[in-house]
Amino acid sequence: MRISINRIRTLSMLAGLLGLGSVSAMAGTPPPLTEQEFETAKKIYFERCAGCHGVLRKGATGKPLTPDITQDHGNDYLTNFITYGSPAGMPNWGDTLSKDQIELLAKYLQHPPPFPPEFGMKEIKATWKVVVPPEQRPTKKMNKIDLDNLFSVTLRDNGQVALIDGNSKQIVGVVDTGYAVHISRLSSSGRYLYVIGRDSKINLIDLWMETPATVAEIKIGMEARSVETSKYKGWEDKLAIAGSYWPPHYVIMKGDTLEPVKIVSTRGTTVDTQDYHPEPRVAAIVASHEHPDFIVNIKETGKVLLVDYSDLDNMSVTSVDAAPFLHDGGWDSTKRYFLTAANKSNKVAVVDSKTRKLAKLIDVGGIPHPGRGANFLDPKFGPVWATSHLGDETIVLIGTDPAKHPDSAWKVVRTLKGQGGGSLFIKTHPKSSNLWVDTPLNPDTEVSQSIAVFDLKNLDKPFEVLPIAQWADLGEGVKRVVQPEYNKDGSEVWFSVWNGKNQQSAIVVLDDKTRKLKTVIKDKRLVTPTGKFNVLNTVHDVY
Ligand code: DHE
Repeated sequence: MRISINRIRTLSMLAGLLGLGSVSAMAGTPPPLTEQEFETAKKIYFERCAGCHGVLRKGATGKPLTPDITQDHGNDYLTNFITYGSPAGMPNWGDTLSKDQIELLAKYLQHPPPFPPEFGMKEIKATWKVVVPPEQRPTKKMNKIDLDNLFSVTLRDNGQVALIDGNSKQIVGVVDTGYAVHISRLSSSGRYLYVIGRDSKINLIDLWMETPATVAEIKIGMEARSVETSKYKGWEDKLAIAGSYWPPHYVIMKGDTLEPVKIVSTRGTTVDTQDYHPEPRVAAIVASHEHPDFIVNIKETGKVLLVDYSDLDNMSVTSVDAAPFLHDGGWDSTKRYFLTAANKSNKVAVVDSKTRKLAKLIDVGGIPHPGRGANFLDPKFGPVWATSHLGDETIVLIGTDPAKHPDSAWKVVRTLKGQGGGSLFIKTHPKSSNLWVDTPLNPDTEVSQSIAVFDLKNLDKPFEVLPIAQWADLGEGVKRVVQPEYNKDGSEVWFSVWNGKNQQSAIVVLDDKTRKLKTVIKDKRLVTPTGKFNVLNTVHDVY
């Protein structure tokens, strides 16, 4: 059935009146759009903008875009802002979208946001498929791939992952996955690879098969970003969890079939004003090593949930008040403390997974965005975890050892200056003395196409800049250099050179010790590579 725009708008007004928040203030008259234009713009918004600004446009990593605000800005302002972006982290969409698409989007943003439908157990179950049941799967590894050194590489705009052998640098398989595929995670044993798309589709890939392939799939909502698996002793490979942006909920599944077992809504009140929020999206999820817990970031409410999965019928959830808007994060080197960015509060929250309590909320720079962060030994302050920022050029080092370095623990002990804002990921390896900091969203192409590397043995030394995109030698395109990832023994570091869908992209591999180019992986199947997940490092949370 086709729902008319008027009906969508009536529904969304109704939702607003019911306190569901689709219309945050009385809107005036938006610029006219045909039904077709509205649908086209809605699709562009969903694909490109909803991740940062929210389905209901209430704002999170990006600013709120409700009609009371957007109508004041008007067409010209919105068109310019979308086209050129801002150094504070808004990408310059003029590089990706056409002029017509941007103008359409600017008009659409002045209309009340449509309220998407729910997606419950009935809809989820209807998407669930076991392609190869567990009893028909291999009982031992059937291929000769060095699985520890396999990389699952996101091919974002193709909705696929490439499986690349870290030794030969050959693509050993390309698997179709969800739309605008986002991250890969591994089961505790390293056998199963879980890939989630922005459309909430999860592919469960069995790496033991002769040719690794999807053995089960499911869609747990309409928009999602995170997936994780149980890692506590006795629970290895047993359960999986995925969190969705819409509807705002998390779903616990059986690890080997993805059969959905439990859905939990995340709607509720925020930690600061304690107002009801209709769209608290699920951001990063990590699996605890201290208890049978999934640790789940709820973005808009600013709460970190420790979901005990040992008894799903009598499930206990510890809710830790942190700060909005929670996004990504990772473990300290002991894997007891989870450090996570509350990116619009400019804070990092530290959750003690053992006591299930907040250890500290720490003020950092503008919009921290660590990925999973980087752990290393500061020559003066001992073990630290570091994050870079979307909103400024700093990299902050936070002391993580309350037992032996109590004076430094949970404090910013050092602030380094990198190339600029627009950083998304930072990486090192226990065997490395390099700290790699990307800046793919910096508006200056020289900065977005290169990488900064710091010497961990001498943090006062200026960083070196390596022109990764230039080394890839790809010709035309935006060529953003994104997400450093190590191979299994920490001797190589891999970077994606992320170009447009119809342009050539590549993966650049450096020798970590010498910082010299080792090889460039080019292949016509490598369309828009972004995240890369080395099996061994992902299983053991090495970063
Ligand atoms: Fe991501 C991780 C959300 C845009 C590449 N991204 C994450 C996580 C979240 C998230 C919640 C943590 C997952 C976890 O650990 O369980 N990402 C979002 C967004 O909401 C956002 C800002 C906008 C959107 O519309 O999706 C967004 N992300 C991007 C990109 O544009 C990136 C750069 C390219 C791409 O592939 O889409 C991108 N995000 C990544 C990567 C990770 C990630 C590579 C995992 C990093 C890691 O090392 O674990």
